[in-house]
Amino acid sequence: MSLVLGLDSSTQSLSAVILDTDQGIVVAGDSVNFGQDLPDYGQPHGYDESGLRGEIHANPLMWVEALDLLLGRMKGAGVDFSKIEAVSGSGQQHGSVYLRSCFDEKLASLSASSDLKSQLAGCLARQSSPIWMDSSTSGECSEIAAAVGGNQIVCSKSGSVAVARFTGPQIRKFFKTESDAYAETGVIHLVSSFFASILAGKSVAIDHGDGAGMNLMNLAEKEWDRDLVNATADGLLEKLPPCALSSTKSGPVSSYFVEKYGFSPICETIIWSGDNPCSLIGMGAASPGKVVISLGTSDTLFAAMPEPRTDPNGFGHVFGNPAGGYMSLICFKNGSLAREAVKKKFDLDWSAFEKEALSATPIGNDGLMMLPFYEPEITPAIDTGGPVFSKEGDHSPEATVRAVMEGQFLNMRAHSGWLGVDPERIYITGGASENDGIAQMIANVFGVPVDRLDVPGSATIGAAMRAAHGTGTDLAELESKFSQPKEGRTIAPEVGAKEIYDGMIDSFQAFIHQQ
Ligand code: ADP
Ligand code: XUL
Repeated sequence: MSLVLGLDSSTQSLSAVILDTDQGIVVAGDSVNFGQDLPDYGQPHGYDESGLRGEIHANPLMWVEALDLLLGRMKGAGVDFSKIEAVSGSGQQHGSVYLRSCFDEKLASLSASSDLKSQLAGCLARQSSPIWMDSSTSGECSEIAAAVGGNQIVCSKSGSVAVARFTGPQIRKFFKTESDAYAETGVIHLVSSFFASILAGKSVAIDHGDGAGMNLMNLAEKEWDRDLVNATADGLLEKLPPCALSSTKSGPVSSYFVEKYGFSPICETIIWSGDNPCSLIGMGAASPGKVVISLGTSDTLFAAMPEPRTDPNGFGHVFGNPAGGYMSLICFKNGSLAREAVKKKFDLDWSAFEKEALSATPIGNDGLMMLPFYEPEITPAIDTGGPVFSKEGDHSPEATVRAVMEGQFLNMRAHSGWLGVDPERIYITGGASENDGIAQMIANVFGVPVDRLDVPGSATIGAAMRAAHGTGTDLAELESKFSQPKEGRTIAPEVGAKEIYDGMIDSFQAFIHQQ
């Protein structure tokens, strides 16, 4: 038996899965929901909802407390951590944690008789962490782009134009607005490398997958880009951990976890990656050929790439593929955020959302289109101040549900053409992928069958697979065991649907451009 642990710190929860890689089975799993399980932080969806001007931060101590809560809960339920051979993880991308120089020392001397939160609180140079939903740094993006000679150069160096939620512009804002706290910062971690450091008991590297989401890493050299770093903030290079291959081992797990939760002192830690790169692995899409849509808080569309190709509109991104090479990623912020807003408005449950609404309305919604941008959207970069309909009036709950979904997936189709990939199948994952209505909508809009994986939580599974891969297990063997489509759950496109959407795509694009 060969057991590995994968952890996943996403926007709303921290999850764990244990895989038996010999038998190809999931042995255990659990999840802590930040809002429900840690209500004292007042962040019901995993972030502070009172931020102004697009600022969205989360409390890093909530993440840290969640780790103790999750492992304690699993141990209490009988999980024997002493058998785990390796651990790795996945983090929501772009979010950053600002730590004093004492962080490394503190990690090396954590006491198992106390908890992580009380011991690490004093290490924070900034009490909150900007996360991927933050859209408050457009000024900083322009400044960084201007300093290096334009956004084309930022894009060719880092794989993306300067992007508000990316870590570099966020660091620049902190440097400008809280210069004293910036000066006190010894190291800046991503959510992924922060957790990886806690597990390893020392500050560890940022992997090429998540590092590419910072506007700071040179994609070709896979090192920090001096021009981008210098354009971002003074003295930044000394505050960044090194960049490293995603399969890098970071030594045995910290004694804190050995003493408190019974991990083996020789359990190996592998550095973490971002949630989208981990999902690419979990979905069995590490080699080019599969297109994956992840339906989480945001929706993302990604695929492995043999060579980096960039989005001419500047909305899409290129990241490092944890298995080597590159991956594309397009993020649609108004994913579950928009679906939940409609569900809440009409007081629906998910099954009403999926069944009644779609069966009561025709494909194409009698010409009613919607731009489902409840929050400022990332792809395309537009702030419509809320959803916009193509026709005025009070729309029924059924027509609104269809409109939000058709709007989301027409928008996805319209903005993924630059990948130059004509998918033959689409693989879906994430919280909303269980919803058959949403799966059917994707099959219809793209005109191809849609599959789901046999195991839930592709980022968490991908993190566990990376732990096994980092300690020598062949990735293709892991994929054959854990990344197989669920039998009998393929959703085929309805006859004639794609043709209706083919006819709508130009008017949908024109509708966006009118805003
Ligand atoms: P994240 O990783 O961003 O935290 P998840 O992948 O865990 O997100 O997905 C969480 C989201 O999934 C929730 O916001 C919820 O809106 C959505 N969700 C959960 N179940 C369903 C369902 N049956 N139908 C549609 N959406 C769902
Ligand atoms: C990707 C992005 C989100 C986050 C949170 O660029 O911003 O997908 O990784 O899931």
